[in-house]
Amino acid sequence: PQPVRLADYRPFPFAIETTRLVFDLHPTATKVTAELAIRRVGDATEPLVLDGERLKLLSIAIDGQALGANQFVVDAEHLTIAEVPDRFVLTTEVEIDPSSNKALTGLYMSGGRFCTQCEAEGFRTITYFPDRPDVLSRYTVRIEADRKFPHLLSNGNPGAFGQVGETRHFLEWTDPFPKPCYLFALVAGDLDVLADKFITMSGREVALRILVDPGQASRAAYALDSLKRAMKWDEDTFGREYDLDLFAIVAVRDFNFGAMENKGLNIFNSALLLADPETATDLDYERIEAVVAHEYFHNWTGNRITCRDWFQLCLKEGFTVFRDQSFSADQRGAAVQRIKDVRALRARQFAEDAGPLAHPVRPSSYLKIDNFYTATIYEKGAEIIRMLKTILGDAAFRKGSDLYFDRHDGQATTVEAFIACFAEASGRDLTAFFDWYEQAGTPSVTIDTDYDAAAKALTLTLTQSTAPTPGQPNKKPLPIPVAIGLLSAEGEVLRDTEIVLLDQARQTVRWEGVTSAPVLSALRGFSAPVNLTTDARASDRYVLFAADPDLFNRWEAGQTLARDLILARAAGTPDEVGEERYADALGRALVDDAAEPAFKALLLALPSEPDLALMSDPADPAALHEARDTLRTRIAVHLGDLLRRLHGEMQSEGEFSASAEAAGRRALRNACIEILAADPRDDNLMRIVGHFEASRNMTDMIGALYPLVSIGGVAREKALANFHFAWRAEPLVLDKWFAVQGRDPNEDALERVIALTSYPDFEPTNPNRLRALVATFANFNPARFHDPSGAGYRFLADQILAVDAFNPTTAARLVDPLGGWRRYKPELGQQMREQLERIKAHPGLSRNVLELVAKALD
Ligand code: BAL
Ligand code: ZN
Repeated sequence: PQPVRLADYRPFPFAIETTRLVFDLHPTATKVTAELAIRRVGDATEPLVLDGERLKLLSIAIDGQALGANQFVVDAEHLTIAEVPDRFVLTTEVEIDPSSNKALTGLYMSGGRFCTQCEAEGFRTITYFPDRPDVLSRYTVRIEADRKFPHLLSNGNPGAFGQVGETRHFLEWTDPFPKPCYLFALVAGDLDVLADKFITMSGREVALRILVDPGQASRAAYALDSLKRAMKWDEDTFGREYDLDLFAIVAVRDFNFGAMENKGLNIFNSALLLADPETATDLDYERIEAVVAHEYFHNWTGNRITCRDWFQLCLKEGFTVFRDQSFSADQRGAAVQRIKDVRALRARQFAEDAGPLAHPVRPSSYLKIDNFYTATIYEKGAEIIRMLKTILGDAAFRKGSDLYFDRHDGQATTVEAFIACFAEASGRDLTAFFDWYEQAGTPSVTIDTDYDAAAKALTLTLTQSTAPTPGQPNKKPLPIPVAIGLLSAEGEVLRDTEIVLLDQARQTVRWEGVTSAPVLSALRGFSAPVNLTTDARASDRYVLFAADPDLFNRWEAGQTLARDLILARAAGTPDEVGEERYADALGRALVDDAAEPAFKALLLALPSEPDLALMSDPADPAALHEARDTLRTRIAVHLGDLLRRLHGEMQSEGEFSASAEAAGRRALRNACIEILAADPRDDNLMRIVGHFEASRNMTDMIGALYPLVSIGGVAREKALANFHFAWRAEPLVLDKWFAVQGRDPNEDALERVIALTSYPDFEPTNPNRLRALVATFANFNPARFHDPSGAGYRFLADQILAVDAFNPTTAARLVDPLGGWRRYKPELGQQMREQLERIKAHPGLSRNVLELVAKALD
């Protein structure tokens, strides 16, 4: 297959001024009639070429005249009409079968309901259309269905409705805003509604509706509350007001994405919408708040202003992730939020950037755009916006975003146009900054310090370099904002945070008036997505761990100390004295009354095994697992009394609260037992079992379930059986049951995971269930996935091939754990490679999986 290239972009030679769609819904044979008012805008010789796949064409007419068979050509991907007038109405009628659509793109059935997912290229499986983001059209939609599908929903505002014969009914929708077809949505089915309203800053009333499975409306309350907070926040922070009379969200169980920002009708994976204390964890609440906000924020960054082509995906995704991260920081506390965001960035994006799938935030070619909904586009895309704001300052950043919204409203535009607004608003030359979009790879930054005590001056030498990535052997220096402050050896502030803009390969900075030998606190708040190395000694890190006023760097110091100790032990050179010293320092941090419980919980979490693997060359997952567990056990023994005391103190007796403060207490309590499980002496075991049995919310229950599973034996069996019995009828909770077993660190975990795929509750056609078991195992259980026999790799390859037969988008997302094969010790890497070869040779492999496997092997 030929790749699509950014350099080949050409505007579509026709405008689709209006689009009228008529859906005659039937589960197995839905008829879609499309009336497109088309005007030529390009060269008179250009044929009309529309996208269309898996469509049965029933009729085709121009201005009401049926076309003869020799007037058009239909192949597997296109409808081509060689000669068309300059202005005309094209009417096509097609038939599709939603019930057999397990790819979950286009129109499909989930839980007996019709729903759609069109981004990126699903609309072409609904009707013939220019399925590209730069063709904006005004839509009217008529939905007709059996009355057993009572709710008929599409984008925009509802209009005429009525009965059709005895058993059917219809409803019309009009969306006044021109939109690309990837934002089209339709839902039909039996749903319960949670209703509310929002008064916008100009005083307009917007009806809010969340539609969910019958009986589930109360579980949408937190999503609704998050939505209202997000709407207000976007008005206050970016001056953005909602534009339609209705904003609706529908929850569906079978969904490839987390959620989708269709204009006025968001469709959500139910896992990211439904929550109550009994069935959802605090992490679920946090994600629901973030994703509801994210999809809502897309109304401006994505919908009102969309992407010219899919290479510009970060234009909407990077900016929108930055917006949702900023919202979450305001809702839940900036430092804790930043630590969580950076943890996710490193785990997903840094890993991607260090492997064969490394790509720029704005890539220049792809085989399947579905594969580019990556951590790089989303999370690194957000980091770029964050750096832009750091470099320009808050006021100029807001001026730039205001200009962008004014200038490009109603357009499909580019990253260049976006950056140009900030350059113009700030008067800065952002040419070099643009390289962040085009250069893949995580820069390595080093900082060396030289303190002249006599002159009371500190010289900082900063360097940067970026290792080659596929297709990019030579890298340029990038403009990197490095936030730096200084502490004294006693932990007092010597110098407040200053931004040093590192934009050369090597730069020196001299600071006068540094009154004593300083401890460097660099890259505060993780001011740029880079790997930092400094000449700091362990003693400097202990100063930061105890006293850095920048909480991100305080946490980072603890992580770096723990990481170095684990890596030393995994390499066969354990530092037992260092381990005791670390445990002591951690103990002191945990009794600091000024620190919030949520922050302490983050201090207690050791670097994850996948993160440690990324830091080792080559990675030996078994050795890393052993070494990490040893440090965990040492902390459990050394700080046992303190952890047990904290576990008791953090218990709340009152009503459940979803507040960040209450969630922080639960997080710390769970972090304590997670560590104590490494020392499963009787009183610790009884404490964890007691926690599990007494838990009245899912956060507490899951908090104890994983430690019990990790202890293994009877504790594991009993807890899993009880949990399953209690929650067997709740799909979202059952997903957690599978996920916990995916992370089971015991030696028999692989066997058990394989056995679970034959379990009646394992539904591979449901992406949530599949990911809960298979992706959790492959991504988060390295010690068992990298079984020396290679059985873990064979298992994953089998799953990828099985899923690829019906859902290529989801299958492709499972490839990643095999993709990093070069980073593992050769006896493992070789076996990973063999499975990639096996997948690649499989007949009928999708383009989605082929692209990723071929790149991984390249
Ligand atoms: N646009 C796809 C889902 C999301 O990023 O919001
Ligand atoms: Zn998004």
